[in-house]
Amino acid sequence: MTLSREQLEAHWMPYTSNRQFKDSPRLMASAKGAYYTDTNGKEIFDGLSGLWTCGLGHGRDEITAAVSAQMSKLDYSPGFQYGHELSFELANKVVQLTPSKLDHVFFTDSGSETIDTALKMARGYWRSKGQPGKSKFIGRMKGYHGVNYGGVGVGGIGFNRKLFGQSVDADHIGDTLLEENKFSRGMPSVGAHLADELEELVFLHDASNIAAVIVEPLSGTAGVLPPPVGYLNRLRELCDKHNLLLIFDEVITGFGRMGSLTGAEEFGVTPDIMTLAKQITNGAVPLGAVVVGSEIYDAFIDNGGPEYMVEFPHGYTYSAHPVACAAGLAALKALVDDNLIDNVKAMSPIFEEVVHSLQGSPFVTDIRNYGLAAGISLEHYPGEPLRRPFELGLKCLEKGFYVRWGGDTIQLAPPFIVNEKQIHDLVNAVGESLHEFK
Ligand code: PXG
Ligand code: PLP
Repeated sequence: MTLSREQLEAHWMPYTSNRQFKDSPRLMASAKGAYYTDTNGKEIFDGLSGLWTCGLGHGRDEITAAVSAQMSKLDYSPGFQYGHELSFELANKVVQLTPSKLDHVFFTDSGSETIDTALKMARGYWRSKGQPGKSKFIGRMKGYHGVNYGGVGVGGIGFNRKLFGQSVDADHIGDTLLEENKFSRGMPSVGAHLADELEELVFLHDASNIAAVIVEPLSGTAGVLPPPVGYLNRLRELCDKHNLLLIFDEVITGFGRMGSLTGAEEFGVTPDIMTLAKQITNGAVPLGAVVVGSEIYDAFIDNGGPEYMVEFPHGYTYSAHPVACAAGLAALKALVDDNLIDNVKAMSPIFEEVVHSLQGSPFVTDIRNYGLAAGISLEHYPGEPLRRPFELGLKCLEKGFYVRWGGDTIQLAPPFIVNEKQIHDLVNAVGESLHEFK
């Protein structure tokens, strides 16, 4: 099937330069393992695991089988006031794989819904404790927390906010990029002190007005910003000191990419609320999850009123969709059974070494990495910060490599099944493309 330009107009594509795309479409036709095949029959290496979703590789037979069987058995079940067994099984699995003290799981259908759910939980928690004034959120500059109104409000990427006006009441601490940390490998050694900006905002707004602090343990969308050594510990200390909830948005860092089950585990800091999505089903079916401790869950349950009353007036038509739960159970089983996190750990030092070999290539101004994630910052065209990454992405595609461009960076996040040769080939494609710029 060849789509006419007119047919392409009907779909208003998400986070896409629609005019450019529709002039020269990039259409995937199939995928297996670490490769896509496009509609021209060209094989393309998946250098971002879909959109940070498909760490196990594409076309996993066990996920396909679980999803197909579930479709035939129970395609939909009302999520409000009725249930099905798989959601409880999956919730227990998620509890088992996330840090202890995070014991209750609320299902959503995406990262964005997960964030908005977590923010509502945080405010509701404080109201149930008789402290309704605690409603402001503290996010971080360059943070990405999805595109729903709450997530945009706490997010710190101006481009995502400026068209839409004010949403939730939020302030932001600074990002963790420091000049002296350029080309750091893994966690930058300097920067724990940046967490102290939280104390300044507490001084400004007062803790009695603040519900929660939300950060990605490692900022993904902003171009892979690993936390400086000691930074997350310091945020945790300050949240404890000032009685603020700490939310880790682990939509990208959850389930393997950092070389551990979660960023919390990898960086040794446990939040009060964790948000998960993407890798939970290996991207095969939309699903997100908010994980909280008993303190928060019980606050709602204990204040629920008569037993027939709903304790948390929140939920989506597709929350805990049976097909999504089937995909989640199969994906998490494969992640564990195939020891894929061990492969992330084994490949990470090689990935680090090879990615950092791009230092000194034309237009490369910084490189950051952790686990199987790397961000490469590029020198701007005068007044056009977004153009070079876009052009670089297209050059890589010509060579058969899909990489993500966003802001003034290129992001790489190969699947957990990646091997050494594929890492070299991916980074070589980026290097060669950089040299093609005049
Ligand atoms: N929080 C974080 C930390 C994310 O990375 C979301 C929330 C929102 O999830 P949904 O499922 O609503 O998209 C995300 C999503 C990229 C890229 O290239 C990143 C995301 C999505 C698409 C592309 O960095 N992150
Ligand atoms: N809008 C209308 C009119 C609805 O009836 C519903 C759900 O019943 C929604 C929005 C929310 O949809 P979802 O539950 O899929 O988020």
